[in-house]
Amino acid sequence: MSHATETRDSCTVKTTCPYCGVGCGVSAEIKNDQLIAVSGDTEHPANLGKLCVKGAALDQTMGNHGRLLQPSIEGHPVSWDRAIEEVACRLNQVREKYGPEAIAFYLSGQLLTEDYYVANKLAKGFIGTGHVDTNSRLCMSSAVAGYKRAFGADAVPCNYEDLEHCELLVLTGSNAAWTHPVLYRRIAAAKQKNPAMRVVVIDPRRTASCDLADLHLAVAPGADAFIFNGLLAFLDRADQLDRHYIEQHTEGFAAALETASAISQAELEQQTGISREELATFYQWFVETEKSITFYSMGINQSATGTDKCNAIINCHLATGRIGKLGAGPFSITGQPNAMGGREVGGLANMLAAHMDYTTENVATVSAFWNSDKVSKKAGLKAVDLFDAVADGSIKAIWIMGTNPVVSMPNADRVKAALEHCETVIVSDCIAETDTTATANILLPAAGWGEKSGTVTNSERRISRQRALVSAAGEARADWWILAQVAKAMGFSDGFNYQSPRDVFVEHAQLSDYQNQGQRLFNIGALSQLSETHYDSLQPIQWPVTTNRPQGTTRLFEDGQFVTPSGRARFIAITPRLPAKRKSQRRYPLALNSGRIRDQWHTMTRTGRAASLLDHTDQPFVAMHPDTAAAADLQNGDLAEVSTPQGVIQVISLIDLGVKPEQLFVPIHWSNQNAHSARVATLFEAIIDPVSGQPESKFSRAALKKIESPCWATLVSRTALDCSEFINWTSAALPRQLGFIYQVAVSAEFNWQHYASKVTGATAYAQFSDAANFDQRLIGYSDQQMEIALFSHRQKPSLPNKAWMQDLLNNRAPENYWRLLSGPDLSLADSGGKLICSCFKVSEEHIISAIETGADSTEQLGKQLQCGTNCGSCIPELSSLIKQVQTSSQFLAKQIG
Ligand SMILES: Nc1nc2c(c(=O)[nH]1)N[C@H]1C(S)=C(S)[C@@H](COP(=O)(O)OP(=O)(O)OC[C@H]3O[C@@H](n4cnc5c(=O)[nH]c(N)nc54)[C@H](O)[C@@H]3O)O[C@H]1N2
Ligand SMILES: Nc1nc2c(c(=O)[nH]1)N[C@H]1C(S)=C(S)[C@@H](COP(=O)(O)OP(=O)(O)OC[C@H]3O[C@@H](n4cnc5c(=O)[nH]c(N)nc54)[C@H](O)[C@@H]3O)O[C@H]1N2
Ligand code: SF4
Ligand SMILES: [Mo]
Repeated sequence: MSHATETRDSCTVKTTCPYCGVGCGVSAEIKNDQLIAVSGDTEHPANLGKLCVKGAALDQTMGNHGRLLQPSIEGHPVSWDRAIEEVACRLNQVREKYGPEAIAFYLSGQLLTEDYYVANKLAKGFIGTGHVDTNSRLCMSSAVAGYKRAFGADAVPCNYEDLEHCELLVLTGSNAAWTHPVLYRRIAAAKQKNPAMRVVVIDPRRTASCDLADLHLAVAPGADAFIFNGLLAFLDRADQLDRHYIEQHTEGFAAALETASAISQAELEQQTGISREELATFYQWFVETEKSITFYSMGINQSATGTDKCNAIINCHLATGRIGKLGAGPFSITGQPNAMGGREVGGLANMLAAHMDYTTENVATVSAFWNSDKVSKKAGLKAVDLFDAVADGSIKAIWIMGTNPVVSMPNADRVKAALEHCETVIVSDCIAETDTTATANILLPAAGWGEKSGTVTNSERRISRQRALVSAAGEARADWWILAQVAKAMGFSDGFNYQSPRDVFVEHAQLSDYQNQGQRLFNIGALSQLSETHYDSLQPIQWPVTTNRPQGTTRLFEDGQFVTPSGRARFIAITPRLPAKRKSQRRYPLALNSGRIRDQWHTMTRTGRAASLLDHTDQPFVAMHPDTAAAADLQNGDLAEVSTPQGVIQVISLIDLGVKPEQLFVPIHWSNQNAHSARVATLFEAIIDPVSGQPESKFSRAALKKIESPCWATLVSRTALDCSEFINWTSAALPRQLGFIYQVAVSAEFNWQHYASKVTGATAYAQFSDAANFDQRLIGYSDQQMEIALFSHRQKPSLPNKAWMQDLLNNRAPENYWRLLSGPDLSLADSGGKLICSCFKVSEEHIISAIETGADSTEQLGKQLQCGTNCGSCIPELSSLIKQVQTSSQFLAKQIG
């Protein structure tokens, strides 16, 4: 199997998707230095040819527009030589004046392993600061801490094939249908093949992932540890423990069982909000099913007690010996494409390198290997504390790479202020304008996906190659290269003479094996001699990869041997705690939850560039139960203010029966670049887990209020617009970089003609207005082209649909502009509505009418409309629409009639 095939003017290169931790293989078709098309790599074991919507739209995210193309210092473009010299000089000055600990690095699970390794080596090994943390702190750190407490190592026992073999899959705190879609489809296929397989979803919300659920436990926010403690006690009462496994391979069982048994059934029901019957069903299924996997993600990790929750889960697997066996285990699913790689190089502040903690011995080992006497001797600050140290001035220089903390850190406004006041903020990013690049003193253009080369490790420990496909935009360079240049300019020449990512990788592999007598599970020593050619053609492989296991290791702990001093796995006695309700329940009566939507990735710097990925959801929203909405006098589509003691945002209300009364859900994706006020992380207090340092991002007390919006408008413009006079706005790029589309709320008096003449190059106008409805329509144009088109109305539904708006700027004949002011021809148009299937552009409206006329399964819908037949990301929504329509009163009435 080769990674590249060439024809005369085009070639296909195999690489890996840069989004989620599934780590799908991608076949990329390149022509004339451009990415023409992507498809799933049929030979990659993670996805076997499938891609989800985000992966399938990768080609749309390429191109130079919006990219950071040149280094700059204090806003002035400079050469690379100058930028490198400045970074090196500033870091050396801070080190000399204040000591190495005045320097911090804040990295990302989206860097390649090679980038991450060089950053960690420079910071911890040569500058001598332990302050190297990463956005994985907000993501995986509780899972890491849970594994380390239980197994003595940060090691994921299971693999994806186990998911196909398990007969009970417990998805807890995961909306995999949207966040790990290809894996979810794999699970769906396995369930279809094996009708005995059962799926339990534990989530306060009824999510798209509940489509597969035989049982959904709508747990009270933060109460998971109660459920799993309850399960442990139940296993004991039902005499279903694997006593042999417990005796042979574990320690600490008695104490864990004792704390788990301390809670009464009544209290269990009260704390979890789950009925006795539902709990009993789940517990009974777990008892009955040897092949059980608990699959967990952010609903577990992002909590002030996340590590305890992880261990409460692991306890149940140890107690039944369901670990290290086919189809069984506690399976933490990683979010980012290379969260695992970061963990491997030691890119968390409490790790040194290559799965080594900070001990005197390890510092000596690493010092010898790196040939440096400057290696930091103690763990550094974790993300929340690290930004606090930036705020209080003890950190003078911070280098942020591959992450957007002004959007993603809890208490995000405080992080923003801290960076604005910091003496030296260096930001390496691919994108010119982000909320974080806005705070930078020095900007370094990073090569992005498709331009850089290296490795990533997915959720099942599988290392895959990401390969360069096209030339880097402008002067962008790979992060490892930038780091190595700075290291050399700082005077650390010897350690950083890398010529290629392969040089970095083999050194990383050597370190993993160096003085490793089996006490460190992470060992890829067998890859430490790879030649350039072998590295280039490296096939996906799961670590450990050692001389004993040159083909890698699919499953860990099969022999019941762990990496604790005793070789036994540890039970941890867990006393569950609910999230602290520190603030007034009267002022903030609601529980706020946050997370992801199907088609966007994080702060949208990449997925926001693909117009098709905005067809499913194009505005930031707050989802709520109809009762919660009614209590605040809100209707679907109204503008709402969500406030917490920490901050305030304004977003669109979305009625969602899957959200329980008195709870709210807000997506994490929008930033100040594309929305008026939607950074949800500003609402969360930085309450951290004492073991892992991971902040609570799934719970805050909150209040909800309606914002009056007298008038709504939708605009398209060739150029980006000044939005400062609007009550609220969301912007997005139009397809093919035609311009921008805005959805705004304004006061009734807003003078659009005045506005348009101020902000655009229009010299002539076609206009219509009806004052009674605040109905104003305007097309502004110049000699060359239409510059702006806008429609405003008191009633939002009276505005033209987005698909029609998106196309307006393509109209070139001014004589038609008057006609266009009357809006889309409704007799012809699909009124648009939400696009459910992005691959075949099938709207909710079409799907509903197909169901009403008899399509009663997702297969039927697929046959009729094609929806769901490509990437399958929308299948959960298709089945939910089928259920919704079939239970609607009109439908039933029609059936009966
Ligand atoms: N489309 C898309 N996919 C992504 C990403 C993305 O940005 N967009 N990001 C990637 C990354 S980095 C990550 S970390 C993963 C995250 O993947 P997930 O963890 O699946 O995603 P989230 O939406 O953050 O949260 C999952 C669920 O946790 C639930 N939850 C909240 N509180 C609780 C609780 O107390 N208990 C339980 N049991 N559940 C709770 C939420 O309601 C939510 O449905 O996604 C990855 N995949
Ligand atoms: N309230 C709340 N907050 C959350 C979460 C939540 O669920 N709720 N989830 C948390 C989680 S799990 C995560 S992972 C974080 C994610 O949050 P962030 O990491 O802040 O979000 P991203 O948008 O992924 O930021 C990545 C940045 O790196 C840039 N970039 C992309 N590729 C490269 C590259 O190769 N090199 C360099 N130098 N830059 C690159 C992108 O343009 C982008 O600006 O958010 C966390 N914050
Ligand atoms: S599931 Fe989607 S986002 Fe995740 S790696 Fe695969 S294609 Fe990329
Ligand atoms: Mo994440």
